[in-house]
Amino acid sequence: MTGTGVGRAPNIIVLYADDLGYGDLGCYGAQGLATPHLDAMAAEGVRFTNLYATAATCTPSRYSLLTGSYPWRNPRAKILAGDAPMIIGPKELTLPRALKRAGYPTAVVGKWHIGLGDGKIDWNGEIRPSPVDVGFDESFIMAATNDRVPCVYVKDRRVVGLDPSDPLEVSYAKENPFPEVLTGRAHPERLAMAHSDRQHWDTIVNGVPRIGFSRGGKAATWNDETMTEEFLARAKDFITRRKDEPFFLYFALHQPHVPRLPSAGFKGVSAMGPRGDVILELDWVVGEVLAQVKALGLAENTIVVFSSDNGPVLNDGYLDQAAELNGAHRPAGPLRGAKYSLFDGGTRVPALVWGPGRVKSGVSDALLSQVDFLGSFTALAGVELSASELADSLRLDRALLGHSPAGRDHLVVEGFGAKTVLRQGRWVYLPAHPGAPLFGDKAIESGNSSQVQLYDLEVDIGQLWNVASERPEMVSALRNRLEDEMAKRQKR
Ligand code: NG6
Ligand code: CA
Repeated sequence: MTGTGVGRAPNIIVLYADDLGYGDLGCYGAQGLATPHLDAMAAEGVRFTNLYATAATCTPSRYSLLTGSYPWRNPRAKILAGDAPMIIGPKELTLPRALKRAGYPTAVVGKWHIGLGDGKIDWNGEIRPSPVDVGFDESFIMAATNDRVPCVYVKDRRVVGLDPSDPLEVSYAKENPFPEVLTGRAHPERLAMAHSDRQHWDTIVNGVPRIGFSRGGKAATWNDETMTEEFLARAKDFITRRKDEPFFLYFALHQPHVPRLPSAGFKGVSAMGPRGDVILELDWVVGEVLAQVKALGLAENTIVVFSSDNGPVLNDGYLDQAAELNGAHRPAGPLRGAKYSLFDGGTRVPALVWGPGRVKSGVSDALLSQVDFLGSFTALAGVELSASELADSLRLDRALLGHSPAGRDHLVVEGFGAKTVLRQGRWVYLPAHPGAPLFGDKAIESGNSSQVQLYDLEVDIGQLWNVASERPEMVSALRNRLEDEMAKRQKR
């Protein structure tokens, strides 16, 4: 085995937050939110200022992280219902599949949201395909998001803790097909947390109205307030069991996505209400993982990556005071836009790489995409990949470990609805994407415009001055570049 650095190929741990913004951590300038563990990780490792998720929403970003393909090449890579089929193809190369060629044991813990099954899922039987069919040896997940049914854990191919006499059924029909099941829509008086829109008002689970309908499976229902410890225990257990060989752990945290229900120790600890509380909880989880790695003597042999799947959002379906208690905090930092947006706030995310002995610590401005994780981590593991297997992924392990300032020349990101944007060097080019200037009923700028937009991030990180009309030659160069990228055939 080769691998960058010395000796054996490294363990690789990816910690992936859900809806954490570019400005949400102390090390990225957050005021009023203390994130000591992530700040220490940044100080000891590399902190990236130009690393992008491939999308401003969850499913597409996660798909790219695991496959090395841009999400807009796969028409199924959009925000999925809780019973949607798996969108990774049966033969599609994935990061865990590729690492297995170098003998890595692989595990996923946490939020999945890339689909399960092949059309009709029997939640009481074996779920196929599940993560264990796309490269993971072990899997302990929630199917989709914490605001969506089913609210159960799935281990490998089965729902955990199911009582066979109380089968679980899930439906994403328009109307509630289960007459005995209480919904937030019909029974607002039963709610411990109120919804703020008409999607988050279906089946009530633990006092919280979710998206979608479910009945049965009572014994298997998760407790939102112990989810953090459940996932953390599984992650630690995998690391401990596999400590003697190079392993890959994809730990997809559920914070700070809605509904924000911190564990007992984190309730009310921030001054920003539940959103602040769960960010502090997330910071603590990261500290626990790093402590475990160190305690097992694995620090020299482990690369830990921390990032987020898309930009931040305050109100995303529940009245949890996120906006009211936010104060002067800027979840996206200096960036314009947020989750769902075509502007940088949608996709430029916090990103830290830690690995004493292998990483050169500091701040890196290298332009990188999470689509490069496939190429870069397999390079570290000494796995050769063909051009078609690499898909859109580049082998930028030297940049990711802080040894080189050279990242990508350009990358493509997508906002809601797979609308694409090109970043090249200091420039961002947004083609005309007609549509409403605000996303849904939210105070989030979508980036939609009937006009072409061009921003020079070097002097205008907040994307306030559209210079498209002053730089027509730049607009046409970037338009051609984006069209070329999008015209590339998916070879797999
Ligand atoms: C949206 C939901 C939002 C969130 C998002 C997925 C509505 C109106 N909004 O459709 O609350 O669940 O999907 O978030 O239903 S993500 O981070 O997984 O992409
Ligand atoms: Ca997300």
